Amino acid sequence: MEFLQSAATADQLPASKVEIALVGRSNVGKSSLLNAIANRRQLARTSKSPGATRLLNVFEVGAPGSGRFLVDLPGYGFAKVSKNEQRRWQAMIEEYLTTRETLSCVLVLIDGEVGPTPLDLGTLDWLESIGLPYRLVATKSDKVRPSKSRTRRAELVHKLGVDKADVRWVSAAKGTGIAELRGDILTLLED
Ligand SMILES: Nc1nc2c(ncn2[C@@H]2O[C@H](COP(=O)(O)OP(=O)(O)OP(=O)(O)O)[C@@H](O)[C@H]2O)c(=O)[nH]1
Ligand SMILES: [Mg+2]
Repeated sequence: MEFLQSAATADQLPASKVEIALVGRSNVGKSSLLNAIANRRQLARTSKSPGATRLLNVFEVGAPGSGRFLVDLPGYGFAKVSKNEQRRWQAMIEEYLTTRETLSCVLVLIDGEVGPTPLDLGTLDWLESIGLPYRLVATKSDKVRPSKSRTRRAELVHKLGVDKADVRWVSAAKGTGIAELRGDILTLLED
């Protein structure tokens, strides 16, 4: 996987055959997950403080020219960014998600330690309303103590109103679930 381009608007993006995007609140671990999937340390910029990703960042999966993209997006719900900038990011993300014709599916990341926030649930409702297919990924599984893991997983699927099997648990830090998710992504990018 290689970095291809950043863009501030969807119409500046290069043409793709098929693509998948990473969606989720700021700091949930989107860019870290992209790096883990690529098995590269800082292919996408990550940071302790929210707001590390500020543009639509396009990565090409497989051979150069494959036209199969993985897109890293800015996060939502980052209170420390000015209201104006939040609105601008929101508009950029929404424009991208509603107009990108080759976007076949998004991965919605939920913090496995924190669980789904009202903003996460609102995002899922919105994705359903525009008919964009999504897959659920719970991040930072290493932060959940093994003794709490069962309860936490049950709580998460309950709050999301989905089946247990519909959520992939991953840890970018420890590599847990990464091979499986990479497989999912490659399959999604085949159609
Ligand atoms: N323990 C643990 N920390 C993680 C994991 N994934 C990401 N983090 C940490 O979470 C913080 C945010 O990670 P990013 O990947 O930058 O998050 P992001 O969703 O891209 O954030 P924005 O670009 O601001 O939207 C960083 O400090 C990461 O090191 C994980 O699997 N385990
Ligand atoms: Mg990021």
